[in-house]
Amino acid sequence: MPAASLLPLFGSAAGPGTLGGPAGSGSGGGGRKAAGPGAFRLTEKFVLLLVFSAFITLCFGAIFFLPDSSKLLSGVFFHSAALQPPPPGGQPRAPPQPGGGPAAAAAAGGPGSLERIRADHERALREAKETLQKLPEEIRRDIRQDKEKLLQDARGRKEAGAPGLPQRLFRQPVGAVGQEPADPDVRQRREKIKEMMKHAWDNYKRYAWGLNELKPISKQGHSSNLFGNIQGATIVDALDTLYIMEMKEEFKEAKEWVEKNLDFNVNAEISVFEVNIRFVGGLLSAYYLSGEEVFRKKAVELGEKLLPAFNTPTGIPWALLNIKSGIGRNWPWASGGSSILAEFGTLHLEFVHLSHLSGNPVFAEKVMNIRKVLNRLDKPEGLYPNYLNPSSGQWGQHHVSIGGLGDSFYEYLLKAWLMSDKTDEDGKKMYYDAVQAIETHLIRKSSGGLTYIAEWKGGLLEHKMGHLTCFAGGMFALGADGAPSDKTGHHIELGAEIARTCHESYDRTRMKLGPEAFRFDGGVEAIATRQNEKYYILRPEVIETYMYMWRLTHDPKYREWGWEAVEALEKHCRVDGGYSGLRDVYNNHESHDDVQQSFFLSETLKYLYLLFSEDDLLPFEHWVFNTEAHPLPVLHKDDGNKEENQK
Ligand code: DMJ
Repeated sequence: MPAASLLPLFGSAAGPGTLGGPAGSGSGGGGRKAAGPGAFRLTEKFVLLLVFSAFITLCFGAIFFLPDSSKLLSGVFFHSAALQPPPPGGQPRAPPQPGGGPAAAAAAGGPGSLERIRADHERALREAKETLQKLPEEIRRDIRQDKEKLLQDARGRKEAGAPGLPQRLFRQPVGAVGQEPADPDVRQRREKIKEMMKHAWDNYKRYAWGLNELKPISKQGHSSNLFGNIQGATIVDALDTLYIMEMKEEFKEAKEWVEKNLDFNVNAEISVFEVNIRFVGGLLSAYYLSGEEVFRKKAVELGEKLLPAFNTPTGIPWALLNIKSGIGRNWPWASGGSSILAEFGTLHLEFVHLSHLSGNPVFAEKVMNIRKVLNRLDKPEGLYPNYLNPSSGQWGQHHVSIGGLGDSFYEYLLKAWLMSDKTDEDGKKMYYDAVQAIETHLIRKSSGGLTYIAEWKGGLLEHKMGHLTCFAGGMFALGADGAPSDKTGHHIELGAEIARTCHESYDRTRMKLGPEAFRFDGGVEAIATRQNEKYYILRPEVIETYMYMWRLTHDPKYREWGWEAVEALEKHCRVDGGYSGLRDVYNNHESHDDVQQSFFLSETLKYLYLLFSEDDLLPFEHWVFNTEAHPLPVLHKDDGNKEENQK
């Protein structure tokens, strides 16, 4: 009851004037009137007043200081609905809906509210009593448990990630960070490579931030039609390099850009292969290194956008896809409307990880189907032609290459097996059978003793080797361990010979950087003879092979060759605004092509950094590199990954 209504009641009981009039107004000067029946003397009145005010104070104290007093006030003294502001427009507020729950009913002052408040208070009292009976140690343990539960709930909310993605407890794979190199000279060289990364990144940031690539001479953005109007290729491609080089500020700004700006809801025709290896691969690696949910979410979102590319009669994907309309097509120049082996064959690693991280098997199913189609086909001399028609399921032109158009298909067979913790027997067999056919039909030795991998055109050899083909040295060495036991040494040796040939292709130029393609005919060896094959666009493949050879043999010459490349890059490719490719590596003067390729940051500089790192950084037992040098963890079977491995 409101306190104000108690005062008149008291007044009437005591008689008018007893309290309301001035003290002693009728008794004169403090004299005491004779007490009649029903009348109080002044001291009695005073005592009564004291008792009553104590009672009032107690009541108010109870109302204001008991738990949930606000609810009591609003629910008991006032009608709660009356406290709510009127809805806009003065329309009556809707009554609480059925199913609004007991809390809603109590808040609305519904019939259950008083009972609830009473029950709440009783429970609180009971709990307080129980707590008081506990030993201090028990109380401390309870507090600890409560804290842990709160932390777990918070973590659970963070890990819940993107809506639709299953919760996932992030465990950073072994080797995401490594030790400093023990040798001071090696440490210094590694620092230099980090400085190169900083120069490339800072200039991209200054002149082309948010665009795909940098034009380091004209100091502006460069866009390539490979990514349609998806933006930020350099940022996504560089994320993991920034991470392993411990460039924390830069990684943070790149992550923030991805969070706020990386957008796949664009009307864009993209290259499925390029977007997969750079964007999906870059996001996956960034997730596995840092555990940041945004990367997992974006990778899966992009993977879903790529799925319509597989809507062909055979399931062999289109090369190009409009990610808004879902309409695909092939490169107009590709033989008979074919898809390209190195493109549809270079989705496997990323798509298996997309299934692993999303819990959606569709990604792995799509790439396993590619395997099935390939396994049903006859292969000329056991070789895989570069062109396959996605409608008829027939090979196009019989052109076989371990360089452009074919290269990373072979790489992904081996790495699929390694990434599956060596359970993907199918991938393994396809790889070693293919290498056998390559050795028989494509690998040759020049009269000067250089081993090279030629190209095969309908049974005729073209004695040319592309810069891209130089990755194969590292691949052969990486696969040596799984080769039949009598062939292990041979595969390492093959890797070493390819590394030597590719080093020669660098060494025989004026600028000590290798041409796009070099030949072994017309009296030359490891030299480009055609003007349109003399350029160098900051490609990584030769350095990639040095890195694998170093890790697998620890022969110091690979570090020396890698350092020669660093010096040449600094001398001829470094400019004020970043790093540029060269039009002719045989010329006396640099003619820059004015493009800083995103793979310079994701691959060339990363492989150089790894070449001068200890083997504990991204160790091969735990990581495989996608074809854009994005590290993906091995799905170890004893970590409960058996299913993904065998899909
Ligand atoms: C990269 O994008 C990848 O390595 C791809 O497999 C081939 N070409 C470039 C680098 O040269």
